[in-house]
Amino acid sequence: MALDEVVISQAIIERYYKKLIDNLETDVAIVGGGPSGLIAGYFLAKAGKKVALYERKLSIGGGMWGGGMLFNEIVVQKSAIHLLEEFGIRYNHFKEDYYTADSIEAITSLTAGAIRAGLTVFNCISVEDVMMRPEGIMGLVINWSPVEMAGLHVDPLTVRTKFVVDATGHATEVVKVVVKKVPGKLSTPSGAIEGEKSMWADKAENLTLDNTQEIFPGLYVAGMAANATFGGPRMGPIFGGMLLSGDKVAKELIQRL
Ligand code: 48F
Repeated sequence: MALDEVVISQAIIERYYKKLIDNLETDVAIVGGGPSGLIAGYFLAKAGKKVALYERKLSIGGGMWGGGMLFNEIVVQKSAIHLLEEFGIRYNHFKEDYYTADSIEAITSLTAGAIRAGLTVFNCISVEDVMMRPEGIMGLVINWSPVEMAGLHVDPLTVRTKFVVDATGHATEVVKVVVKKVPGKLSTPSGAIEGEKSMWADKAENLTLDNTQEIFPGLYVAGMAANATFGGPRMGPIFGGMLLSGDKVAKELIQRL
């Protein structure tokens, strides 16, 4: 049978449309497809929660692809090795507490694992705002990234969710929107974004976990966004904190849902 281009188009449109419609209301919406967002999505989906992840770029993976300075290896400390094992990611012992993994294997395995567990990923979509009510955040305002990049005046669409996770890394984009629209209301010491501090890997890795929490009703921060919001330092290409942060936010949300 000859292949029909229109059937190919029909298949893609119908399947994508179903994905979009099915995710207009979710338990959790994750913003950012880096390691923390993917791990959070994996564990939430595995627990049977309805969870969608929005990623601005065409490719999922955030800052993990490039390892350190494009040397595509990541370092993971012992306390997070069980999370690599959960996804079948191979690793090598380097010395003492330090292990390494191929960054490409890590990010592709996290992505495949999360999607197979039930996470729905929407790539090339940017979150530009939140849906807000007096009781807190109720959803996300989304648009195509190419629309955002071209600066086109195109109104967005909105999805409803019980909880949002800002896993946008250094940029803390969802938190920034909240601060702009409702100043002074974050649960940080100043009520605003404290701002990321300079490199201090040891301190940063522990703080990432402490800082993974609800920052505003309905909004959690995870991964590097948690440290940037609470004024923690950056840590560079060591990823245990990112993985553990995603696991922590998923556990907390599973309890609350
Ligand atoms: O930066 P990123 O990988 O976040 P993470 O999970 O991990 C941080 C590490 O990669 C590294 C580090 C620790 O070793 O410091 O940087 O905290 O991924 C964040 C993702 O969010 C996307 C962005 O494209 C990236 O892939 N993103 C940012 N803003 C938006 C967004 C937005 N408004 N809408 C959708 N996606």
